[in-house]
Amino acid sequence: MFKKLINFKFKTISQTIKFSYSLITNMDKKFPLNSVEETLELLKDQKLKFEVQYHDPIDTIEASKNILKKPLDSDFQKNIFPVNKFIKDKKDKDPDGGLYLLVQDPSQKVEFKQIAQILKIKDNLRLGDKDLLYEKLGVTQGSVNPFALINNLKVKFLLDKTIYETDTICIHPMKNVSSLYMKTADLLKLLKSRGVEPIIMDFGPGNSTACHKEEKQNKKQEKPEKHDKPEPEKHDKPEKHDKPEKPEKEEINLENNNIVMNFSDVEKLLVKVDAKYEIQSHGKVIEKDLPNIIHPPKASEFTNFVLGSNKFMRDKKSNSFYLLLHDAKHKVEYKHISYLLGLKENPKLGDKEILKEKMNIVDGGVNPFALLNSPSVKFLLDKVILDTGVVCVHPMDVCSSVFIKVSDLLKLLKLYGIEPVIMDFTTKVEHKEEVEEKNTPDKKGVEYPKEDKCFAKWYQQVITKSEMIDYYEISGCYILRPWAYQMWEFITAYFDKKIKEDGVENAYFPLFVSKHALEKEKEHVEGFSPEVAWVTKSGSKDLENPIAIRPTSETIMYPSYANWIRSHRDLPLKLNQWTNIVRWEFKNPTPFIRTREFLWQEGHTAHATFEEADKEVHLILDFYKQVYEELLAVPVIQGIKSENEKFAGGFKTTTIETMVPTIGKGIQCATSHHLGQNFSKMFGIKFESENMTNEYVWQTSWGLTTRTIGVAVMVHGDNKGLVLPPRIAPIQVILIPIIKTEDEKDGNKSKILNQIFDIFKSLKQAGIRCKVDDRDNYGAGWKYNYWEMKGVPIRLEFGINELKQLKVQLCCRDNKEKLDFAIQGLEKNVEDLLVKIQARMLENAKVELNAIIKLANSNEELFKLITEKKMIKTMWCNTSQCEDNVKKMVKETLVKINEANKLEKKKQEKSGNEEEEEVDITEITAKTLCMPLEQDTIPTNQKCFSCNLPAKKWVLWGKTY
Ligand code: 87F
Repeated sequence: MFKKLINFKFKTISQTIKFSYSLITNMDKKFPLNSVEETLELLKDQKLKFEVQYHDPIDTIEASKNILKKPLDSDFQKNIFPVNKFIKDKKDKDPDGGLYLLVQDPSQKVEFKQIAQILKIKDNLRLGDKDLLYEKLGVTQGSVNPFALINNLKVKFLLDKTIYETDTICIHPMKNVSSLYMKTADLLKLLKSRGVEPIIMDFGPGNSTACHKEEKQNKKQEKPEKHDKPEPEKHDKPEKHDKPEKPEKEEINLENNNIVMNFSDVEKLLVKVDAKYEIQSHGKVIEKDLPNIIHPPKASEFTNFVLGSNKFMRDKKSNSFYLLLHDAKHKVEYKHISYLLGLKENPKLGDKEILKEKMNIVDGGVNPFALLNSPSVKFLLDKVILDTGVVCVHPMDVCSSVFIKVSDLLKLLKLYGIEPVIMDFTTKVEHKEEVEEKNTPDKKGVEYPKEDKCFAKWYQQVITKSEMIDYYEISGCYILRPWAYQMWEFITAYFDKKIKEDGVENAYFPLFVSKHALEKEKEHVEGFSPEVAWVTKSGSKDLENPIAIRPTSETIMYPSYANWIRSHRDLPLKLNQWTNIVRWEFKNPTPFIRTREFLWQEGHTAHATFEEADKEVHLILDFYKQVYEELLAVPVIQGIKSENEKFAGGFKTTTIETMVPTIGKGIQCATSHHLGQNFSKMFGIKFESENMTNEYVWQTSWGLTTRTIGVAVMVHGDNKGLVLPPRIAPIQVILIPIIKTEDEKDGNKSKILNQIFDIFKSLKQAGIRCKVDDRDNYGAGWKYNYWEMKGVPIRLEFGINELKQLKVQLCCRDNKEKLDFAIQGLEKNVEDLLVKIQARMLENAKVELNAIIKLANSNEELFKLITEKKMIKTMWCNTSQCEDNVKKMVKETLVKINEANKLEKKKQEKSGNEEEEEVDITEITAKTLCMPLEQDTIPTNQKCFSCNLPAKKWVLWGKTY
């Protein structure tokens, strides 16, 4: 009976043949534009400026981020790499009708329904398949690009307004083996010359409009702009909270909000990664019957396969979810999994509701493709499956099984950022005690040294193992555990006190900002707009007016300032708020340093005069320096940002900068802006002066974030973990009783403990933050390592010898120095030692920072010092043009060196030499950090170190975070 239900479908060789055939037909000049070269010729003909990079085929935006280098031409640096979609109206029977090419902002989710609404057509839009794509536009999948429109004027050009308004665009010119940067306006000019006109689509929250370019330009004049809102949906869909998190992927566009629902969705994705697979349909089967139901696969490459079994599990302790794909022939024990993963407890099967909610699958249908619906679920893969190379699993459908190459499956998952954890179940499980020992910090301390080449891993381990940070399922968001949060509390208390002394008052303004208010500051927000996060729904209903989550609060606070300030008597107005901020960063997140949500204070003051505002800006900058130097023991340099680097909304940006010596990267620690009257003019913040004239106020704004903590970790941490300056250490002294077996026998244990608790009390009374670690399930050695990893400044050891001599032994975390002190009068000695450690840490960090500041007198010297991880000081003309040129020079020289290195490496490979670690040159860029406030004199007639203009300022350069 089952046999009857089985049918086969092949997608292997036939696909390859079709593809090569299409390559051949491409050569017969059916289309005007067929290749990269022809496209570039066209641009050259029209004398349009562009920059091209060649690379291996890139299929996704994600991949492009890793492969593409920043363009050399500074004109192209603020660019966007759009998603290009070939769309077909499936109900349009005209072979040339209902065809569209959409060029879309990758950060926005656009549904076909929305496009149809905007175009005022029925929602029959689907992604056009690859054959139709080739037939109509002459390009293959992964290479959809706007130049292809020249090949078929019947395909309508839909252009996302965001792209239209972005200065520079990055495009695969007909093939995804190269990427081209050009001005968006130039692209449109070129297309127009070939008869292609865009329909501009406004997908912004709350807007669903389309217009042709000219209409749009006219519209720009109209004020206020009128938007055609989409009709609210009539049908009530079941409400779905917490949609599975999904990265945006170029051209992987599934129905149902990009959730992988069924095999048809899986198939689309498999085609996308060119996977080889074989599908067998059968009725609904329970897992144990599968071996009897599935047939040996037809294609020989699949005959040696592993029948997979899937488990969805949860580790309650860390609230982590796992999907294990293992060989169905072997019974896998939970203790084996917890052993291999180093979990404290065995994981449990995840429950059905969570399974459905997280991955959109029913019990019994767990399969690895469901991970695409929830990339935060960790993927565990049995090594046997990896070694065999082919696996058979359900493809989101319990009525069929798919045979697929493991490498193809992994390729697809990788596109979504999912990497497997390989589980070798042939490893023996050690006894529980041994496992526990293994996971204790002494055995599994920080495994990477604090060195440039593994700095990111070192940092990640330090902040997690010291219990500062835990990971969260939403990328770029982290949990601040008490150990880190307490540090933030010390910082906030310190700074809060300072600003209150200055007359600043705390207030709280709402988290949300309307589109209208946000756009009041359009000019300045524009560059930041991709980072603004929006709330677009309540429950399942679209909000009529979507609201943004504050990325900063100028537009939230200043309308009130305009209401509250009337006369010079209302000035100065100095408000501050302690809040969280959301900026949806797309660059690699780093806890504390670059996160999508962070904590900060933002101060906003209004003054009657320029000078008064300037004074405030510098006062706050001094407070910031004190936070870093006095609390965090991190030396900083105060300075002014260059024109290129300042906050565009203001008149002047002052900053404090430092450097992480291990990696030679400069880092901006906090900024204080003189806003001039820009915002007061925009928001109408006026006052009547003493002379009865109406004036605009002068404003400042300033912010300090949880980045402070990350900088301190990076500067002070060592191979053993955190090293905390005493003023921000949640525990300043950890008291560890040393109790040996004989102490227990001799009855000395209680004496030692009693005495150590007495010492604790006296230290506590003296205001020292301390704790006794009297846990009896860990030995003293283990505790030493644990508290070292957490960075506690002083360890106090107390055992029988100390008891006898009425003394204690102290060990300093920063320099490992050991000191003996009598119990009598200990508090004073500990207090002094803490002060000494604090000062010593700052002093050492200062010495290190000063040692890496080097002078350069030419581009060549600057370049050399950049590669040597230095902060570079030069005499400079202070022009944007020169800064751009220096940046360009650094990039170009690096590219050249990199090419030469590659050649050399190839030669060495031939001669059998060992491979060297490759340097990621895309990481390296130089920019100005600041022009220090403390300026040495510049000799008269001195030229800029880089160009021929007169030198005006000393400036610092460096690689940056
Ligand atoms: C991200 C999205 C939207 C930075 C953004 O530095 C807007 C912005 O205006 C934005 N990222 N900025 C500049 C913030 C300026 C200023 N605001 C008050 C500060 C300190 C605190």
